[in-house]
Amino acid sequence: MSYQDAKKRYAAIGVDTEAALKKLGQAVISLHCWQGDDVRGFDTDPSKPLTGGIQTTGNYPGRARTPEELMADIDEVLKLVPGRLKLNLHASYAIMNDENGGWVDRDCLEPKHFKPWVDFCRARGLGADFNPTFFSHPMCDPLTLSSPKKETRDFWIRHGKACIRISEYLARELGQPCTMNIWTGDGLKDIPGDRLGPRVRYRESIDEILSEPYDFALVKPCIESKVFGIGVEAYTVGSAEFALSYAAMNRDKCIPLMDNGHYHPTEVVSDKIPALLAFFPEIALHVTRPIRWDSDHVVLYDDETREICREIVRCGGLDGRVNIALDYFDASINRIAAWTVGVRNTQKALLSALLNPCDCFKTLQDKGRFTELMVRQEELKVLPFGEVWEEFCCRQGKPADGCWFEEVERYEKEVLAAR
Ligand code: RNT
Ligand code: ZN
Repeated sequence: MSYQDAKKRYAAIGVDTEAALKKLGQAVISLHCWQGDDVRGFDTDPSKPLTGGIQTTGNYPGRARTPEELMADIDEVLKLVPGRLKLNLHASYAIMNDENGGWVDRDCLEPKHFKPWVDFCRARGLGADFNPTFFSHPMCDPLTLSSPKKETRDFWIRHGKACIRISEYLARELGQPCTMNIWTGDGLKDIPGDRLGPRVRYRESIDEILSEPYDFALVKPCIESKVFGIGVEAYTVGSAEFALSYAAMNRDKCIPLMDNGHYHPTEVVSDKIPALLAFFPEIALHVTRPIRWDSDHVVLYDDETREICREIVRCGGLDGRVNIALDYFDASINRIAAWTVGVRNTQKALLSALLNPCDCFKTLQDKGRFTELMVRQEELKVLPFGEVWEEFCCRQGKPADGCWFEEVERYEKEVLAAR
């Protein structure tokens, strides 16, 4: 079967593969820098464990330890993935050296600490997204924005405001809007004595951060919820209701962010996407793979990833309504391959969504023809999708499936093994 044959098969059910390929070529996925170094960043002691309820497991050799190594690894990924990317940075990836004044704490970060990243992105035509880093730092007491201690809250509020200024700088320099995601691991290991207090303090702290002036067309602050984290099993301050309510009450200032690892195991983000889009002009996603919990495994081409992408596509998410970012960190396998597989799988899932006869399915549903709806959806699953995917890779000048893993092995042998 060739692409031309596949094109005919899809045309027979009313799907234009050329239009799908074009649309996929424009879809932007935000690549998380933190897969390359197990979420360590450069501003704290790498021998200390991560805090804030997130964890990486595994010690596969070759973790990036410096900005140069991380940039080289990202370049390697860029060779292996088709489509448009942005780079998603965390504040902990600030580059502080003698030329720009040396080390400063997170509350004193400035745009200049991200200039090397701007240069990196600009040279590769990438936009950037940003995240304040409210974890893995001595000022986590262990709470941050919801701490009962004013000194702690104030430190992290200053950090949040600094990050707004940095996000606006990234957006202006790179000519693309920058999402700035607020997530804290604030929570408690065991039954709280007060659930309301921390949430009110968290709300007030976010209010203060967002009082920093910014252009909402350029900087899109996001509020990310979570159900629980390791070490904070009993209570999460930024729960789903908290984060969604904050975003709903402050629609002129921020947007909600859903991470599909952050809900109870039978809840699905695919169904939440249209629910939120009925109210919010724009939303953001962290696409990941939970296994029994928020385990942040590499994104697969699995049912829920496909369903998430179906909802993105048919709700008009690719026309600026859904900001797609990846969020996983597997330290037990080759990190370049982990990154690459997850990006390619997300693109595959988007392509498979773009190859749905959406209007036909909608009509069948609206006319109550549910038998046929089921039959047609099932038949779609075995249409020659692989040929269209291969055509996409080929037109983008990137390796098809089966043709890139050898390059990862070469890089591992020549570059990663020497670290
Ligand atoms: C943690 C959240 C958060 C982080 C990144 C590193 O549970 O998903 O988005 O993974 O900020
Ligand atoms: Zn996330």
